[in-house]
Amino acid sequence: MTETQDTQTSESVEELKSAAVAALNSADSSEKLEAWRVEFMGRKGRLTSLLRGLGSFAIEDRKIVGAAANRLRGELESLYEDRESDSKSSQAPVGSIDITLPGRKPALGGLHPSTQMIREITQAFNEMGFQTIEGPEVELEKYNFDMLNIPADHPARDQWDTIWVDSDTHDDVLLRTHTSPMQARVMEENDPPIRVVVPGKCYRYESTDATHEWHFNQVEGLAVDEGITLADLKGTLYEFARRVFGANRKVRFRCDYFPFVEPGVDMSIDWNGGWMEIMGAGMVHPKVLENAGYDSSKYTGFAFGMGPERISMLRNEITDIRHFFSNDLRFLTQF
Ligand code: YSA
Repeated sequence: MTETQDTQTSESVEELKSAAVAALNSADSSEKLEAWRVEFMGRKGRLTSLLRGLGSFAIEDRKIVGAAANRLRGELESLYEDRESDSKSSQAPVGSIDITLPGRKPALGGLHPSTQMIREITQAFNEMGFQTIEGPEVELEKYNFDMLNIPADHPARDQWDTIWVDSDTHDDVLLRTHTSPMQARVMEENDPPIRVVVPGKCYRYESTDATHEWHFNQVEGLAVDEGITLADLKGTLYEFARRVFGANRKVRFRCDYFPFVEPGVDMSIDWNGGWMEIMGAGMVHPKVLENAGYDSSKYTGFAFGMGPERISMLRNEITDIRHFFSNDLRFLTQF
């Protein structure tokens, strides 16, 4: 290589290098990076032109300049790739996830323990052929009491301490004291055969203690058809208890009084050496069937109303029903 040619070509590669590095450093957007790539590395770019021009060099000069130009190409390609990946990671929108932060478990909500219990209870009955329906929490006196064979002067009304709703136009509106009014509503609207369960909130004007809340849930059950007997009621409720409490838990049936059944029973489960009552039940009273327009000489039925919070207490060893509605996360997050 002549001394002049050597100096010229070496300078050309060096000049190209400093021009390319300076331009790359100032390319501060993806558009500018692409323009840089086209200008220096593209098919008609400056480096390619330099390499193409090698043919005019003497053979020994061509080797030296060619090697320098190819080295430069490698360096520029690697610089370009680094800049391109930096540019991609800095394009994440403001406020997006910072993937460099350590992962944190998202706070997930869950179903309230009463809801979980209600779903388990209704599912047990669904599997036995009962359909789930719901009804109003603000109810008429007629459905809560009268149609259930509890007239205005009946002492049994005291059993359900009632929260009445103030109204300028009505004096017969209340917060339902039990889910039993749905028996009357279902029978009013449907002909037998009927098999339903009705979960929902109830309200009573009563003081609270470990097993009593002033608002709580019940799950009502009603089956009406020809030929239904007390044996069907007991069989259904034993099967329910087996599904929810297991085969070995002790169950107690006792006679009980409700104006809308004849005969009436209550069902309790063994609890801390004693018994906890979980439901009232019985054979639907003929008057209740007749109030709904049914022929009581043709149809019979059984009904029950149970407290899911009390059932959850038995299942989960909860000692006080007031935990359910005190909104304490230390309690709620255990479910
Ligand atoms: C009876 C006969 C039928 O053919 C149909 C339904 C019934 C049940 C009736 N309607 C009733 O309300 N009976 S009850 O007052 O004894 O309540 C039934 C269940 O609701 C109780 O066994 C209990 O599990 C729950 N319960 C009642 N008062 C409660 C309560 N749970 C929490 N707090 C209260 N204050």
